[in-house]
Amino acid sequence: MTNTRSPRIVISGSGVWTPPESITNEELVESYNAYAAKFNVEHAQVIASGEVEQMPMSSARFIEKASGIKSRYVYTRNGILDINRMRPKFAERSENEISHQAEIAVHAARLAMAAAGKTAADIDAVIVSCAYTQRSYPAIAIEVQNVLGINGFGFDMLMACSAATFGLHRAYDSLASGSAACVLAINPELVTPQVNYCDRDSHFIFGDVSAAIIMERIETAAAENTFEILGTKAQTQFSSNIRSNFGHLSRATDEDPYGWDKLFHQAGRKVFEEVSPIAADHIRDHLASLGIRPEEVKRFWLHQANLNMNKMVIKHLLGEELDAERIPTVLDTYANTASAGSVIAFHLCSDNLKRGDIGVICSFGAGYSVGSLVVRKG
Ligand code: CO8
Repeated sequence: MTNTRSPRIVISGSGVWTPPESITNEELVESYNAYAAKFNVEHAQVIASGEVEQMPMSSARFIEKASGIKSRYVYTRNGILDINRMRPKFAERSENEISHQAEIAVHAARLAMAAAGKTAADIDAVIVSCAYTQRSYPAIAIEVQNVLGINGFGFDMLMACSAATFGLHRAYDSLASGSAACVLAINPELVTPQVNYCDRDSHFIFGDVSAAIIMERIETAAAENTFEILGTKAQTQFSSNIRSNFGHLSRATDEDPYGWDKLFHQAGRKVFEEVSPIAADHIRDHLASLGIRPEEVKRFWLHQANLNMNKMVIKHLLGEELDAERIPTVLDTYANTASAGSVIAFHLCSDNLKRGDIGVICSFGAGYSVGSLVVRKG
């Protein structure tokens, strides 16, 4: 099982910036239920006549059982629990100040750079890859590049929940082709502004975070902990089952730019049932292409959308129950952080692997999309 792809490329550092504020299921449910009760009283007549549906109550017990989520970190609690607002309130910043998203990207970047023992002078490419960027241009990556003092190039890319792995694939390709010598790939996920806190089915799913990885050629890596990339694999298949129609066309189509369909919405059960086998087959095929059996893999850093979904992926793949050490979960405290989940799991749960151990980083979600990297501890 050797890497026939040349040159040899490694992940040499990772970092996770966790927002200082968090919201528990109980807090979120209390505010949603108060909002729903108020709505039902205020709309009692139209609800009674059948014109409007009564808002159902949410439950902290349901959320934990259905998703594995107990709490989530948020960029700010401000506004989210206010039943007269039901969305976060960020302070507006001028064009002369660092943008919110670039700031959290820089926090994670600095942690990853320190772990890899790199300074700005060592890095020549910055990829910001996530579910949303707070503006179209200039790219958040170029702002990050400027703040950190990095020469070379930077670009943004969007790929929903698979943004981290797809971003790492682009990092790998840049290193393999020689267009970069050391890449900083960041997933600054500011997703709470896109959560519909008035929707019982999805108000609990997401949290904010920022994660970063340094990737470089093996010759330049000086970090103690490195993971060689043995292979990358990506797959997409169109589906509208996870969707947000937020975009610049709203102004021209005269739609409400903040309507429910402009926020995150999904057919969660369908996603669960359709994506789990796709992800399991994807991982099996990727490993097979490298001559590795799933049983040989010491760690699976899976996308963190739903604990039951990860159990299903592992059941399809290994025919086994989920082993908490081998398949780490960070959902309980971080919730779904869009693309960053598998990188958080990798960052927090890779230290105790031994030299030569094989691991798989895999994300899956909207698109549909699945991305994976098979790595070997150096
Ligand atoms: N409290 C109480 N009951 C509830 C609640 C609630 N909060 N929510 C739903 N219910 C009810 C339902 O209405 C349903 O009632 P009934 O049986 O009467 O119809 C019952 O509970 C069961 O509902 P479900 O069958 O929908 O419950 P599930 O067990 O399927 O759990 C989940 C729902 C948790 C949503 C689950 O389906 C899931 O996680 N699916 C996978 C989804 C997934 O992975 N999505 C990926 C999305 S992330 C992504 O790709 C990135 C997008 C970009 C980021 C966006 C950031 C904003």
